[in-house]
Amino acid sequence: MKVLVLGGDGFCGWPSALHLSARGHDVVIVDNLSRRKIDIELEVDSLTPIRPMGERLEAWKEVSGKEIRFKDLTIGKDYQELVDLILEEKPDSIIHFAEQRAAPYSMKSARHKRYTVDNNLNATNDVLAAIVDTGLDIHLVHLGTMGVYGYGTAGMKIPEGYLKVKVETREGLKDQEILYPANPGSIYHMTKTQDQLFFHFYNKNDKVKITDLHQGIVWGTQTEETKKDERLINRFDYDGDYGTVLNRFLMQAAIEFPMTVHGTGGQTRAFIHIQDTVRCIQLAVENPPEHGERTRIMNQMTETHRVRELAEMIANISKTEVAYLPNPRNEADENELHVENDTFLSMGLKPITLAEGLMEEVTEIAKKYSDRCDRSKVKSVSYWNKDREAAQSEKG
Ligand code: NAD
Ligand code: USQ
Repeated sequence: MKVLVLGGDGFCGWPSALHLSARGHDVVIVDNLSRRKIDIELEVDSLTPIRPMGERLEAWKEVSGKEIRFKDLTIGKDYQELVDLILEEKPDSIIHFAEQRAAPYSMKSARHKRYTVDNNLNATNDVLAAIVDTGLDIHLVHLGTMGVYGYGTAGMKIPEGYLKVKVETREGLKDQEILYPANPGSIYHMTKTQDQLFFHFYNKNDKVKITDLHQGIVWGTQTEETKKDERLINRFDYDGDYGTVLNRFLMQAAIEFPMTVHGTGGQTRAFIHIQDTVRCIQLAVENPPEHGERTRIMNQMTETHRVRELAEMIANISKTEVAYLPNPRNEADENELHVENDTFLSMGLKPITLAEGLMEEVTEIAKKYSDRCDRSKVKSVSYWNKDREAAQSEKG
């Protein structure tokens, strides 16, 4: 298949592009390198030494004999260039990773809120409008988030996108299926809930084939392909804005920095290893919905954990302390989370679990590159509101 990977220079996009290329798909990466520019803005860098795009692609050609092409475009702005690219390449699928994905970054200031909304909503609408504009039968695979559901469900298992409800009618109670009610916890997560409405509309109105993957927090760094050569290494974010919780704790353990648990650490979240992410992307691309099928939503996660349990687990192996900090975010201190993820399992996904000792591999990476870590960038410095910022400064 021919596949356009929008956001293919990022943490999930790069290993996905390599994985698809390794399996014989013809891949074109589209990215405006905005994530690398945000690193400059935040004065941080990936813990792993990621190489410039040209060098990454050259290395992949050397290692695999396969060619991946690259186009520098801003999705959501360079509309005509996107249409021209789609008409030229005629892809079977477009995978859409090209959004600003950090919740703390999206909450830093009014400017960051506005950028996240502008970037993410225009990107999603432009891709959909361009697919319709070109008249081609293209399957859009989007990376969404578990965060669209909110995280507390009173013991119920979160379904894959749609909720069965009973409604009162004149003829009595009737069954209906609705999009699961959106309950975002940050401006970033809110853009993902809005994306869902774009999908619903374009699918209903234009019959665009769409798979929306509601992904949990990704951990790990390397995949089968990125391990093949150091020049292919994946990025590893550890800073307070972009670093996600498990990778942050593993890196903190590697540099003996007390693990930064927010609040009581009773937050339960869904997780998936990066190797499973790329496998799920492959399964989604290779199994498009039927023409006329409603937007297919799958929960892309493999296990759930409480934040404090993760910290305690790592403390036991590493002897690093756990620091319970005032929570900069406005979120429930404690929640239960049960999730349906049957679709990917039925397609053959064999999940990698934390228990398999893979954490060691990540710790090794974190140790190997620990001299690249800037300790001043580890703390979370983005607050959900002024009260939370004031509480933090009172604590010193
Ligand atoms: P990332 O920031 O590492 O990668 C996103 C890539 O998209 C970057 O290379 C960036 O330069 C590019 N990009 C952003 N806006 C663009 C635009 N308008 N035009 C062109 N390129 C643009 O993020 P990631 O961790 O790889 O996440 C990818 C997707 O997966 C996101 O949509 C995110 O919401 C979703 N997701 C990520 C996680 C996670 O834990 N990392 C979990 C669930 C869902
Ligand atoms: N947390 C800590 N300490 C830290 C960092 C985070 O306790 O040092 C806590 C947070 O307060 C939160 C939880 O850990 O309760 C998860 O935070 P996170 O930064 O790992 O994840 P999140 O902000 O939810 O975002 C990440 C990705 C995002 C994706 C989302 C999937 O950045 O792109 O959409 O995970 S999900 O969480 O399932 O919505």
